[in-house]
Amino acid sequence: MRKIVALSVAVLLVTWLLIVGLDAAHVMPVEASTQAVSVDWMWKLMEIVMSFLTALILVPMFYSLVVFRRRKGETGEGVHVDGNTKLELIWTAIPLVAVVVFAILGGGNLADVLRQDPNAMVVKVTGHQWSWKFEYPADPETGLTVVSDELHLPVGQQVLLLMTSSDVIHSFWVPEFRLKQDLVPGRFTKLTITPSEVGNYAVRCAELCGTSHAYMENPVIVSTRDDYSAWLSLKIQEAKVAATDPVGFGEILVKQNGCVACHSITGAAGIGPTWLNLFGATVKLSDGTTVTADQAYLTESIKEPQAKIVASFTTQMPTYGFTDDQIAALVAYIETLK
Ligand code: HEC
Ligand SMILES: [Cu+2]
Repeated sequence: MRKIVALSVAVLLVTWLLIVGLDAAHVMPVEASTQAVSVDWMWKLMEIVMSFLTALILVPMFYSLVVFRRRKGETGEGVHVDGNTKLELIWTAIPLVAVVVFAILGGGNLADVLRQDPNAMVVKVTGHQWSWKFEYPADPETGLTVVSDELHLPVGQQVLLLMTSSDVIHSFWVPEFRLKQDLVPGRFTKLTITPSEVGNYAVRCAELCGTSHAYMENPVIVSTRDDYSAWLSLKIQEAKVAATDPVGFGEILVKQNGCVACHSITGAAGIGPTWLNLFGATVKLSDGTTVTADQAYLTESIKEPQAKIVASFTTQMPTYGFTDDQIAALVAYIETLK
């Protein structure tokens, strides 16, 4: 009986140490959405149960190793023990109940996290190799839509992300929001998030999607409603400029689509050729021929990136679904880079 009491105390002590240790390790980043609160509550519960189970296995194991070790001069066999119905019933029933309870709690938790607010703001998310694109609701006055490679969200307002991919499967993951959802080409998936903490975060792709998967990370900015509105009106202003000035529009498209991740405008080397002094230059192609970088060539390079490959570069340029206007604007912008 004394041994059982000592063991139980040791198990509880180790459980407590494990919980304190895990908390001190700060395995979770800040809780930045209301959904994160539900997820973390469940996680905490799991952490307690897992710590207890770990202690329940490790403590008696080390205890037995020490207390029941073979002593000097002992040569006999150990006691032969054959089954214990009572013990087996207990260790079947308790985990069964635990699993059922967790399933019920988990179901409730999932319902909480997926609950959709009818007034949610809808943002369209497109993943492509290897960046993110966010399309905001159209401006009611001008009808212009804002597209950005940054996700800006007002705090306290639920957002419904309507997500798809233009190439392979990607996965939307902002650790501070705790939620993760795949983006699948040819269909739309949804994710609801209610940001609760102003701050700068990042969306990471959580599905291996090609050579630059590791760099598929874009900013997520949660700001006050006022700051968000200010940012949005600035973007709408930019979109108005875009509608009248092709070069400006081209520059905006370049920013929105993250072209500069591969192409420098300074002459610096990158995954793709620099755009500095590109227009009018003679470009060597991988098949040994040369071509002049005129409007037709640049247009083709953007429309069908695989048609002609620049010598000493690989076929990493993604295909975008640009309209002719957009491509003309991009080419007009590249023309100005001298
Ligand atoms: C993932 C990297 C990557 C991204 C992002 C990217 N490109 Fe490229 N791009 C390349 C590579 C690599 C080449 C050279 C191989 C080839 O010709 O396809 C290239 C070639 C080009 C060329 C021909 C350049 C030359 O020197 O002949 C143009 C024009 C171009 N890209 C435009 C764009 C535009 C516009 C965007 C953004 C909408 C963009 N690229 C985004 C990698 C990229
Ligand atoms: Cu990806």
